[in-house]
Amino acid sequence: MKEELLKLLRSRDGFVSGQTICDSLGVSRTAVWKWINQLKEEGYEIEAVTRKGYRLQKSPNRMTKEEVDRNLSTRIIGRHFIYEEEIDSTNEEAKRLAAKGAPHGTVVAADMQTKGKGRRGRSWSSPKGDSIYMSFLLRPEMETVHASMLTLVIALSASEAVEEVTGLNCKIKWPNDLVCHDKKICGILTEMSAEMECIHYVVIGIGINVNTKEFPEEISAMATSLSLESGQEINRADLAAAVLNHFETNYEMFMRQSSLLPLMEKYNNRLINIGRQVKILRQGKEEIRTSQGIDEKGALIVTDEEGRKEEVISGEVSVRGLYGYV
Ligand code: BTX
Repeated sequence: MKEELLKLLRSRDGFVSGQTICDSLGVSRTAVWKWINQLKEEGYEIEAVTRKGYRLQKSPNRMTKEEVDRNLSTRIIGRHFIYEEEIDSTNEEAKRLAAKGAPHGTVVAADMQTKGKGRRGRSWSSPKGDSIYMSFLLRPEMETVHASMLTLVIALSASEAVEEVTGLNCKIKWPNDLVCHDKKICGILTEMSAEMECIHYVVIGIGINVNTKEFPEEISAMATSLSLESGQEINRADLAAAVLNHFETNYEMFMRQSSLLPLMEKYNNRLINIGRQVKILRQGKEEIRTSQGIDEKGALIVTDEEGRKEEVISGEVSVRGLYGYV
């Protein structure tokens, strides 16, 4: 009902009379008044004038379903959208929902996380009110070995979305960090529940620093936010919807062939590592190589001083002279 009321208010530039709302939604004046108050509590600025009705003046910068829906053009991804004010971790919540049978394409978003997770047991700083914390629940029909490529599909999609919404040049640090002006603005964590060859589900969590003004000291040298880099306040729901829209398009292209081939060029064009020296950490050893871009399986192709090629499949890769967070 709240969603319909918002739609109605948005459909007019001026006032919508109380009577029109009652007639359109089939509810009483008291119910309308109650819903309007609830919207105000959620941060919507609504002007109420006797004999004229209600006028929506400003929407809050939040990632609720109603706000994200405004710009969502997907068929499946994010059509089942859950928003929480506070959660331990959107990845954990997506896994709990998966266990209860939530459908493919479910998206869980939160305004803050109390136990935001990074990779390999690290944590993700997730303060309230200014960023995007969001997890996708996917039930792809593919071999388990291909699932890690989904992380790259999300990285590409988020990079395209950031560029579309903010105009910032947003690069990818293989396999899945996003970087703006050489600092980290986004991290991605992929988790999977599988058995032998069969995937039960994949949960991909993405954290984007959107309007963060300050970071904890230990990450302040390497982290940045979109608003710090662009000098403007970014609408989180617009950005979240853009991530979902780009992801659905890229996901469908990827799934048709279970290969990154159709996305490889786009991905490599955004890859910050390309042509640069990278430090590869493997089994406690450091090796310096030059990065050439990804192949259709998502591996990073690197060359040594003699030009010999090799594939890096996993493990951590840091870009020399960029930042030292690995
Ligand atoms: P990662 O292991 O690559 O990055 C974690 C490291 O990044 C930390 O150890 C810290 O140094 C740094 N860091 C922590 N918080 C931030 C931040 N806000 N901005 C920049 N750098 C930071 C990356 O792991 C995966 C992160 C995924 C986060 C999403 S949020 C939604 C979902 N739910 C959840 O619990 N995790 C994912």
